[in-house]
Amino acid sequence: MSQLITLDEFIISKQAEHPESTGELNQIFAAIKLAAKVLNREINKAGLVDVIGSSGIENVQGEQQQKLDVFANDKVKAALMARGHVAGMASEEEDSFVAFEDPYSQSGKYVVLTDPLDGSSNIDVNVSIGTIFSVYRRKSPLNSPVVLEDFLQPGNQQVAAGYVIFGSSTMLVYTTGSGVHGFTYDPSIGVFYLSHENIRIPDQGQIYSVNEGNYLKFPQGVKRYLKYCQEIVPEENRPYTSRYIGSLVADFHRNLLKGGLYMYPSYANAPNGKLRLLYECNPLAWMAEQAGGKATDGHQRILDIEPTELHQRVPYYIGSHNMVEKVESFLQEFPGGAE
Ligand code: AHM
Ligand code: MG
Repeated sequence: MSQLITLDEFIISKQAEHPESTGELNQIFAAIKLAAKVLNREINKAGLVDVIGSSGIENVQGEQQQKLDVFANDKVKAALMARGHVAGMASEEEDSFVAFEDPYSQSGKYVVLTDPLDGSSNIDVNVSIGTIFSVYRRKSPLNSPVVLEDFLQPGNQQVAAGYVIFGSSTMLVYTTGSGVHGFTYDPSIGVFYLSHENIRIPDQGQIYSVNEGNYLKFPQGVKRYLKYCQEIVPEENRPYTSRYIGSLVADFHRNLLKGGLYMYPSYANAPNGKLRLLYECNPLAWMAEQAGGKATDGHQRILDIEPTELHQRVPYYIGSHNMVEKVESFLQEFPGGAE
């Protein structure tokens, strides 16, 4: 086997290609890596200690927070605060953004947006979950508290994005705009090793991922597209295969490696779907594009959407390039909403 490369070594080697880089992003990765290790430890013993189940608290979006949601949020926040370079954070689990108060953090150039534990309904049943992160340069002046404007930036302004997936193994996958790279965690020594360099998503896949229980509430274009996926056309490898874990990170990760399309469309009563633009959609959209795929709200590029609020939701179609284009063509041809 060829020599193993650690995440740190890989980042340093990439940095050497960009001598102008100050290494601050490396510190942010160090913080995320630390949070990932702590979460990995807790998630792995979830059945043994009192971390599963609801915390009894609702988040600002009216969803029940799981104990591990709250734990993950605290760990990510603490790790980011401790390293400096990050002046504030916004999280799916916080009502508003958090401005770090100490002068060292306030001198930081960056803000981080995160879904600290995505797929939380899967925690109690031992199914893959993940942590999603997204890094931006702040807009406000250095050495002052961050402001809302620092967080309401379109996804095309991201400087780093990625996720940690806690699955059959734990992986950290990220982009800084030079491809998408994946690292697998070796828990026996606490190190992430490069396992998936420069991931490319196939232009065409055979997997579609959607909560089909919502079928009757979907827009006409999505209904027609789903019937298209199910048609028997062997020369086009249809019918496609349906795979839906219900953890965005896990569904995205599988489709990234194998090719496929993940959808969370608008539906009756939820014109913007369920997923959050800033914490979930933007980071994965940039990763999809960096891997050769595509991400849209059915009509426009996710990364070009100007956010107007922190917890904004957006319909989401992400994955293999040709599959996203196909579903968009159905949405255009059959523009009606749910009946
Ligand atoms: P969460 O961030 O509260 O866990 O919600 C997001 C999750 C995604 O991971 C997943 O794809 C989707 O919600 C599943 O929703 P549904 O149960 O409606 O299919
Ligand atoms: Mg989520």
